[in-house]
Amino acid sequence: MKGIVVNIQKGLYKVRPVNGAEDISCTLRGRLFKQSRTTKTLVVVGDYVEFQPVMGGRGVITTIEERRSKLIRKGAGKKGVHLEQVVAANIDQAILVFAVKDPRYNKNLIERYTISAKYGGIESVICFNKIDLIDPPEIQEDVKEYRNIGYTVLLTSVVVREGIEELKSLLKGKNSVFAGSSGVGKSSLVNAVFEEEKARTNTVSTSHYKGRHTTTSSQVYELPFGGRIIDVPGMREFGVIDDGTGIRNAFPDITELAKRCKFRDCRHINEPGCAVKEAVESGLLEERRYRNYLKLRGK
Ligand SMILES: Nc1nc2c(ncn2[C@@H]2O[C@H](COP(=O)(O)OP(=O)(O)OP(=O)(O)O)[C@@H](O)[C@H]2O)c(=O)[nH]1
Ligand SMILES: [Mg+2]
Ligand SMILES: [Zn+2]
Repeated sequence: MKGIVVNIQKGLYKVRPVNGAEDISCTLRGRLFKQSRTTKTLVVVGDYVEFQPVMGGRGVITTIEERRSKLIRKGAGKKGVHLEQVVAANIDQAILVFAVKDPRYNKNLIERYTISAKYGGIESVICFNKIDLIDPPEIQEDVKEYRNIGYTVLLTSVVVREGIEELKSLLKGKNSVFAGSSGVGKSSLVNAVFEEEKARTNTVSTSHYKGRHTTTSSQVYELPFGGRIIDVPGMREFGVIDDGTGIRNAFPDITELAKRCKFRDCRHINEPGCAVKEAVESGLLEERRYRNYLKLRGK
């Protein structure tokens, strides 16, 4: 039988059969189980798997299908060793959730997410949540900047229910992952979309949100209007994994400018006739973005 992994907890994989039957708790077959001890994210939420029913109403996963797309990050492992981690598989778009306040977004982080998404074959939507906490003009410039680059930018508030209908129309018929730091409101947005408490959120006042990790395991939710959402736990660290395709595609503005550099192999550092540097000097390209580009390219 075939199914999709909808939740993973304590070595148990909850699989939703594609034929519409009830979710079934599965373990991994011997060979896969062995592999899973060395490959941390051998099976992730969103993976399509083959499984066989066994005694006690459980199942055993026998094969994992190749992933069509994936969100990957580099996280800190034990003793500072960096681990490549697949966050979710088979997704069309990442709804990258950032809070405009508590905790305030960081533009370098937005860029890291968009690169990794692109590298994994996923489109990004930038969602600025908690807009009830600020005056909208405060973030107008950043919103304009990302829209000019070509991203869909959403402004949402769960509290005053703003931007939720727009979010719903973006989610319709697609597989989306809600990614972002802990406390930005991913699970709250899931609940707002469903208009019911599907996911547990941190309802305590936000002054102690930091490191609070309310969602502890990824969960798939089927949308009543087609498509599904994967709500994932907040990520403390989001390091980029890329072979160059992610950065080229996530910085289309710089890729476009680079076509006008004097030298075809221009590194945009100190070469004469560099259109990228000129754009920074004339204020067309934000200096911070340019520096982050160089930094991420160097990885
Ligand atoms: N003011 C305001 N608060 C919000 C909004 N959305 C979420 N919050 C609050 O932000 C806090 C964190 O929300 P969660 O939905 O649990 O955040 P999360 O991103 O799922 O966090 P993790 O599960 O830890 O990754 C809660 O106290 C929410 O009530 C919003 O639009 N405006
Ligand atoms: Mg959550
Ligand atoms: Zn150049």
